[in-house]
Amino acid sequence: MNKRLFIHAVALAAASLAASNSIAQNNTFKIGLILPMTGQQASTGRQIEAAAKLYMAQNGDTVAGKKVELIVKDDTSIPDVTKRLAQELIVSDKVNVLAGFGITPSALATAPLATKSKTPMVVMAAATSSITQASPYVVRTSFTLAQAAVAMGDWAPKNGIKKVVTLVSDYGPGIDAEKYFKERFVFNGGQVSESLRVPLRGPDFAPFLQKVRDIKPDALFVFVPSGAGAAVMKQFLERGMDKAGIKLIGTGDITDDDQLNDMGDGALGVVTSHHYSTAHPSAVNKKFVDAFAKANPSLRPNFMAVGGYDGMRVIYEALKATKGQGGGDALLAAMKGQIFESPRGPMFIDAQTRDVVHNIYLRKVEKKDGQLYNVEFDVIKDVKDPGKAK
Ligand code: VNL
Repeated sequence: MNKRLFIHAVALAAASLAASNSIAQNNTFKIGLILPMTGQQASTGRQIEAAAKLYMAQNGDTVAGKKVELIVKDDTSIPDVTKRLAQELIVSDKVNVLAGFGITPSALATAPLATKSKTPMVVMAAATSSITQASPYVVRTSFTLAQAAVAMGDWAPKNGIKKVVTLVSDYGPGIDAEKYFKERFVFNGGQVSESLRVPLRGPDFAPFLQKVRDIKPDALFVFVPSGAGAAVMKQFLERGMDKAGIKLIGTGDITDDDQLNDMGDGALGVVTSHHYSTAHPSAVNKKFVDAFAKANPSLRPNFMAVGGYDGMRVIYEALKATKGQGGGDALLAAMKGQIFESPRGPMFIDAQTRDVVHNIYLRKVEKKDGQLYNVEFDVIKDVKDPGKAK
């Protein structure tokens, strides 16, 4: 081949490669799912990945003529890593949607990139109120700590709990939980004697619990992120706090369905407020739990799984509504206002705030068929995030 012909051939090959790439590009719809698959928050990643895959298995991977591709990335729950992965997914993979976000700092680190690239960012786990305000491209399908904590601030004083110590992980969701619980509890006549904060990474609960024992409140209100509840429960029981007459209360993160069965009978009777229980008595949830358990025999779906499952639904429905032709802004618009029945119960995405509106349930740990469950006994309907700037 002479040189000219060779250059010509190379140019042709490059052009046809580019064309086939762009066809592949046009026929695929890419979801960049960034999750903590290893490290301290790995259970959250495992739950959301399993739920997202279940949603796709149930609903197919071709939507509005597009082949849906899920690209899972492990951010190890380090925000700098989340941000770098998001950047790569946007620039190199040209994802249509970003999703996941196990912890608040990861979501906050990514929000400016979503804004800049006009990429919808579906937050499936992180739950600090302010996240939806960090970018107009954020849509949330998890929950907010403010939603759950306010419900406990109403329930506790009506149920003989007058004096409380709060113990929270010292970052966004913990600070929201502490603030919104306390505000409502004090408004209702309760007294918070002490507000303790433990580090997010590698916390040692022992000295804090010792302090609580000495103060001897009616109850200890706890928020720790999903996956950390069992350690708190273990030390709470080992120190005989329950026998000393101190009740354990909190948002449902503490009696996480992922770990609850391993917490033992000491967890029986613990009351929490949350948006999802594996035991939620509805046909939609039963179907979800059964299918999830079948696909993942060693896992029980928790609230993280539901945030992931519903997040996939919001993405699929936006893709359908835009007939596979929508860019970031059109997809975002189609996500706003979606209303549907989730395994958690009825929910919708508030079109103004892009945040989830759903029921918050009061639940008590009970044993059924030899397993521990959060059994719902009361409900506050259609709860909006109380944590939005007024
Ligand atoms: C967050 C909130 C994370 C609640 C959680 O588990 C949780 C967060 C990982 O916003 O960081 O249960």
